[in-house]
Amino acid sequence: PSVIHRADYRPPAWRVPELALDFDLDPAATRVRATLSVERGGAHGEPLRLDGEGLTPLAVRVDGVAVNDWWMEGERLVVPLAGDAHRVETEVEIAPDRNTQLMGLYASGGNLCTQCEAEGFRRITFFPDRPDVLTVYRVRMTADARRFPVLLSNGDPVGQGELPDGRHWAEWHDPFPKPSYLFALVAGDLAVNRGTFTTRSGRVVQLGIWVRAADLPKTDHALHALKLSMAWDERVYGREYDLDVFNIVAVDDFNFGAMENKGLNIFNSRYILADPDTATDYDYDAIAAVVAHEYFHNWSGNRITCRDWFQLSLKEGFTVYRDQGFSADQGSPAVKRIEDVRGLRASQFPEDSGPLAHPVRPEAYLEISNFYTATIYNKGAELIRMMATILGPQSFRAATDLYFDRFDGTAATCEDFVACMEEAGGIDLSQFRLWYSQAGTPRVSASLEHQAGGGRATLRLAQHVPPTPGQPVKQSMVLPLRLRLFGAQTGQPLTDEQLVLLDQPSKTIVFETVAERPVLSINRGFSAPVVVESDRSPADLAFLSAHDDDPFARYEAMQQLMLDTLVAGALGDAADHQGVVDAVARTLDGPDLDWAFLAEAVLIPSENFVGDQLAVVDPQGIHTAREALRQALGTALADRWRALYDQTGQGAYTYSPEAKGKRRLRGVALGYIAASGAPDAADLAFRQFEAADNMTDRQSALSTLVNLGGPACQAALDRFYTRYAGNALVLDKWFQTQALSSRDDTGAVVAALARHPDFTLANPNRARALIGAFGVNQRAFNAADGSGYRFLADQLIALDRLNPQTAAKLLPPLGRWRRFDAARADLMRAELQRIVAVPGLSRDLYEQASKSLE
Ligand code: B3K
Ligand code: ZN
Repeated sequence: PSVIHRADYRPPAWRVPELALDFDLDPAATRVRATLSVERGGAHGEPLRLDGEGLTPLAVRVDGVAVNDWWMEGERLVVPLAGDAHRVETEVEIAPDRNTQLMGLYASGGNLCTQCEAEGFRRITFFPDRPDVLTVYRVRMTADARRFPVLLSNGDPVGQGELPDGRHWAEWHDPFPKPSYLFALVAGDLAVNRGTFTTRSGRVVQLGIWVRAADLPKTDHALHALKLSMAWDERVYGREYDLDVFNIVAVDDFNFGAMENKGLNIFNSRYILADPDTATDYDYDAIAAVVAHEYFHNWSGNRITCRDWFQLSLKEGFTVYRDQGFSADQGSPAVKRIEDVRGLRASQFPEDSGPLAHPVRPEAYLEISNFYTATIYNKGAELIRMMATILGPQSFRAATDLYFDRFDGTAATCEDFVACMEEAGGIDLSQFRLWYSQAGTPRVSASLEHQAGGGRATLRLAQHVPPTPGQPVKQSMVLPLRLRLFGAQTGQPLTDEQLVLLDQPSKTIVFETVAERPVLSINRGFSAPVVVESDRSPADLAFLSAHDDDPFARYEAMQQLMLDTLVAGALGDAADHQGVVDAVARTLDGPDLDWAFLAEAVLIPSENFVGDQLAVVDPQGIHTAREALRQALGTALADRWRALYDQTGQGAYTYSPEAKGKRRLRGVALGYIAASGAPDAADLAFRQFEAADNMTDRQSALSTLVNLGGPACQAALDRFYTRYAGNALVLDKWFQTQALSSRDDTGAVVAALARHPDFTLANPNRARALIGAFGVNQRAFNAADGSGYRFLADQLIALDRLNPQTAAKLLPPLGRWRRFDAARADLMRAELQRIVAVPGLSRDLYEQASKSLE
């Protein structure tokens, strides 16, 4: 397979200002006729090269005349053209119902739909399938009227009609030039939840959420979130919607979350469908966030798109930053920030320190689908956040206005975005650009010294960026660190908050007249995506967890205190739990009672995160240490957990930040009651499971029971399964909860579930629920006998034959072998080698597995 390099970028040889597509839709055999108006891009003698994948040209016409001087270069169709502007027509036939990759035109639940990003359009028709070819689309679809009564595409509907033989047609026109990856069509038997939104300049937009009829009652939350998003983008970024219709379609078989096709977003149904009985509060939040994310792409992605796929973070990092801001504004900004940082640490930090580490703007790839990563998305969002922090809110808004204004209608680069930040902010971001080119999570060491007599405090900061594949030596980055000092005796702030830009290997900051011993609060709000190593004592961390005025910093201090305790325990040192117990007690007894914040603050770090701190991950040692701390907290604070559990019990279900916070804390309290070994824990959980009038409470009870095991666990699993038989999204939870279990027999349970009649690799949600969840269950997956590794490899090899993209996404746990002891490392490498050796392996899985071996 050949490597694509960023440095090789060349503008397209031919432009395609207009495209007419004519689909004769049928699941087994769909005819696609494409008419491209092409224009030579500058003076050159190149023929027209059109990407294709699995396509055979049935006819090629130039300016209305059939030609046969075309040829194939691999999968590409090459057509020699004499003049500078021509009309080129091609015809192909495709089979949506045999498309198990779910890229291009495919069938899901009896309907037809498309997924084109990044390179799926070439599986539909021959076309220059690259994001810098911007085209106005006209789409005509013909289909059986009974099977496919609804025919949707991008833009605005321009006509429809009946045909003989029970067929009908519809035509859509999208006036905005767009890249091929934003093309979409849907043909199906769908019901719609309609709404309207009036933009600030008075345009009335028809909104529609399209689902199968039975799911219609579960679409109100998504529709509401869409309206909130449209208003938010006007208010916060000055961005208005630009078409007369905006449609969203939910499908069950989808490779990721959702897709921002112009005017016709297509969603994984798990990010649309919600009612209290089937969706958790977490699901509700995720739905609003993804609806917002895809909607925001209309400007950051569609109106301004990417010049090439190396610029992917231009649209993804910025759009994640925007959706994070939206979600923060819907509830608690502090809790949202805590969640986002936890996610970054769980997915991006390990990526950045492992074999698949890559910069936010990569230099090379084999398969672009492998670069839809936490680094491109979430670290990319942190880069935007740092620039926003450095510029301040007003300059940042001026900079985004400039960016939207200057690059509207174009395919832009990350460099274009940064240049707008510089221009509007009046600053120099030369060194900051290293964030785009250097991989790896910077580490910052911070030590604070106080000369009691003179009242002077000296803060020494130093940075180090670890080596990553292909980048052995790193330059110093620009790290914006928000920091503040607090007095250890009085608990009062000793300084204002300041923003320190650490842009040298090290830096010393002197604070004069510091009367009492200061305690350092640093990287407040997680202002830079770095690891901070400080010499703060457990007492100082406990102090900050109680007194810091930045809620994120309070959370962070508690996490660090817990983490230090867990690491000590995992290393076999006599673990002193008392410091954590006291700090948690103080937090629970504290005056500021935001339920959701409390729930976050008292939750101990995951086994994976503890593992990330160790030179060699000891899965069993970590598990034992973590269970011991959970038990200590559960036992020592038993009365408080009981009291909280009762206090957070509620009457009938309501959906509000307050009610959600209570449910979250109740789940945490139940977990600690179970961890304490209380004899009635299983009864309590089972009662909650039975009495619950919402999925959040039912799910938290089920998780607790699954970890406890025993007859109540089995009863709950059976009842859950029976109650939700036929509801695929809820059955995913049934599989996932068991795959995440902390019990000793989880490996065997998961292997058995893979043979369950409801398990299938053909549905990505189901595959992720079992295989994906198992891969992040650190102890079960890393069973010393290698059974977890073998199981994952077997599943990935099978999945690769159906759906390479989804298989490749699930591989990374096997690539963590450097983090483990020699015996486990050998077992993991053996599985990676077995994968790489599979004949006919996809480019997707090959790239991930071979890089993981290096
Ligand atoms: N842009 C899509 C992701 C496409 C992934 C293709 N492998 C969804 C999103 O980020 O909004
Ligand atoms: Zn996106």
